[in-house]
Amino acid sequence: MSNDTVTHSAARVAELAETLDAAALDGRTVHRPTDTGPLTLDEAYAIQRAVIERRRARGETPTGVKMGFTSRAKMVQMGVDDVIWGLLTDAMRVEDGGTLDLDGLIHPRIEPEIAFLIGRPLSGRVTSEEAARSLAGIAVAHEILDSRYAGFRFTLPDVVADNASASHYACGPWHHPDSRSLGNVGLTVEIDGRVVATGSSAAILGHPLRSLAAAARLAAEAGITLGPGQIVLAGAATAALPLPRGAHVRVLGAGLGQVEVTTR
Ligand code: OOG
Ligand code: MG
Repeated sequence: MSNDTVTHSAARVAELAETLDAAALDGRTVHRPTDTGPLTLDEAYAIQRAVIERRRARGETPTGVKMGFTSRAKMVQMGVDDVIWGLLTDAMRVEDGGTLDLDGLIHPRIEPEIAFLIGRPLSGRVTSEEAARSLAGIAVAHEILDSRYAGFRFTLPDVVADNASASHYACGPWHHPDSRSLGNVGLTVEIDGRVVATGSSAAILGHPLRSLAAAARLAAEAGITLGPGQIVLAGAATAALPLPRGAHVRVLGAGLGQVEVTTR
């Protein structure tokens, strides 16, 4: 690449990061970057990091990462076929039992997930078993998505740039990591006491620990380490569901308890 191309790319990354960050702050949709020109995955991840830098500048603290498109159900729902990640901050966290105000969100969706709590530094090419040894805890979790693109429609670089549609998340109580098998945990989503989706942790790359190993690989590629206290959301086990106002939403994981959030 010539220096001119590099400069052009850096300017576009900064501009798109500002646009996407403002869209999330204002709760409005913006054009997909790929509607106006090509965008590489490397550029898309640079935009994602720049969005998080802007959040850090406002006082937010990184809390971990979220894996995306780790299940067939999600790949089919969104029409993409590659595992990606997004970056989480403390401002996205909702306490278990807490209330989430949907004002300022565009078209929120809820996903049932498994969350991992890192106990020992994790980065690099590791097996699922090695990844498991880094863990301090596992929990059932909600991920609340909100795409900054109309109709939740995007190509892979677009959604990477938009921080993998990250909006909010809530984790249930942490369980000791080797006290149970994670390969086939039944997950149920209830809205106002009615079961609206069921799935299995087996839907997450065949085993959610594979998603943790994928997070370790992506961390190494990004030149970072997932450190103690950080969390990794393994990815949804079912398609995402529209999240209504005034709803009591509960995700239950067999043997992992539950996590609940009320919306308004
Ligand atoms: C992107 C985020 C996907 C998951 O769990 O697969 C994701 C989206 O579907 O908008 O979080
Ligand atoms: Mg998710």
